[in-house]
Amino acid sequence: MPAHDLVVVANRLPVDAHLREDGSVEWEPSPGGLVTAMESVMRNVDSGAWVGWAGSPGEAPDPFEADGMQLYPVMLSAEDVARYYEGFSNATLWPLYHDVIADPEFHRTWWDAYREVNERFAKAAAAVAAPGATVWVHDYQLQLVPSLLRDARPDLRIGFFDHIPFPPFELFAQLPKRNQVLRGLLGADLIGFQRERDALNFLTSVRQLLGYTHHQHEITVPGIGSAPARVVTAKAFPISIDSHAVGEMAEDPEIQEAARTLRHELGDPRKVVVGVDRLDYTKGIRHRLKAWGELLNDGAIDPDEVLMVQVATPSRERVDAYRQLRDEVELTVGRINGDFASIGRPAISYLHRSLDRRAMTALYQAADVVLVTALRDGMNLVAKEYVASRPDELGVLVLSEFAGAADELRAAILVNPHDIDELKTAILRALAMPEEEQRAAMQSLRRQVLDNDVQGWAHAFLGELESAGRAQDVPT
Ligand code: ADQ
Repeated sequence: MPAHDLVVVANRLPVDAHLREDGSVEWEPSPGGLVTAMESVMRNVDSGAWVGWAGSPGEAPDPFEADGMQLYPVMLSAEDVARYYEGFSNATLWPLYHDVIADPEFHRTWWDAYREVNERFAKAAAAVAAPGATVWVHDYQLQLVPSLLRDARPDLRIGFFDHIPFPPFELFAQLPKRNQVLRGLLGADLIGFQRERDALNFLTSVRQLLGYTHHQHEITVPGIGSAPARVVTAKAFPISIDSHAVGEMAEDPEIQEAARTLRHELGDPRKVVVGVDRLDYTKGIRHRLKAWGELLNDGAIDPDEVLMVQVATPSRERVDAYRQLRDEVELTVGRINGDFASIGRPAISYLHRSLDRRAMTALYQAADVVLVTALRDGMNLVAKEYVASRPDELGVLVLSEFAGAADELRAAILVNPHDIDELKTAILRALAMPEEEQRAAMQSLRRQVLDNDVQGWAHAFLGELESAGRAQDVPT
């Protein structure tokens, strides 16, 4: 039986399947921030593993190795994908945890699937963790895993990190099965959140709904039967990016040349304003387009001089709210271009696709202004990537105060994206900002992002996990 000292459990494995010409499957790493963070941590453990779904429904592939990590695929049937993933995770929890920007939908069959899939993940993790190992569970799809895992393997040290916001008590209280979710999470020794506010929301829900007391960030979970009382810590660990790698890419002359070429291909506008998001209703793309359309309409922006580029990654396309959003965004972009573009020169250049990391860095360098107008966002890594991509210390970040990143990136132009007038003013201010002022703000933003990278985040979480949850410390 395999035995790993550190096991990461996440909905997705850090690889994507690519079909070779002969029909066989090849796995390619999909290096997101989490993978990068784990690489530096895995270097310090004898053996690391990752448990997750390989991305397509049906039978799971056999375990395999990638980048010095053993990967253990978990099976999801087409029905699991519909109920656990698209249903309970993305049509119930996601909108509820993001301030009900879209209406959460709830079906008991979705909850049943969520529980069953969480059991499957917990079982898979329990089977590969060495005695006394550390298991780090990620995100809202797997909130029941910590307690299921603790029941099966009380010897483990269990951490959980929530990548999305944790809602205020008044909203969380709407969730059917809310107490099961809280108890699921409380199986962990350490629960990490993006913002201090998320941790406080969680502590309030635990107090109000379960009646458990807490002292600052430490919750006392009463023992059941012969099991002793436990201490669970809930606090903020703001996630970041691989700032060094992004910074290095940004210094690459080829990328700098690509940024210049890009501006030229865009018609050498005086200013380029960029938005980069997953096509998600939480990202405030509609608000951004509304503000942009009004600025053009008011004559405050000249479409011959200023161009907006919106790159939207396709996302969750089988969930209704996402289909609707795509239609609305594309209708609005079409209208704005119909009214303000000239032949061969759009007012908004819109791409519905993903760009690779190098193309993204070039785009950030070509951007005079980046708009992050999320209505609610756990952190928002685009804001941090933009800053890390600007060693020239130029460019302006307009950042929603509803993104977790706003807690750290105070030198951005902070906005309430619900206030379209305020958003318009912020965009105009960003476009008019003198270089000296841009530099002062960008220096401060860069210090924050370069000093606090994703490796630091992972080490801080795992460091705290090492000393968390010692049952003997709890007075009985
Ligand atoms: P997301 O909601 O996916 O993540 P975000 O933090 O912005 O949001 O991360 C998106 C990532 O995808 C970034 O690295 C970005 O560069 C990339 N990306 C977006 N559009 C792209 C495109 N068109 N082409 C290529 N890449 C693109 C969730 C939470 C966030 C939290 C992260 C990490 O919702 O709040 O910051 O997890 O915890």
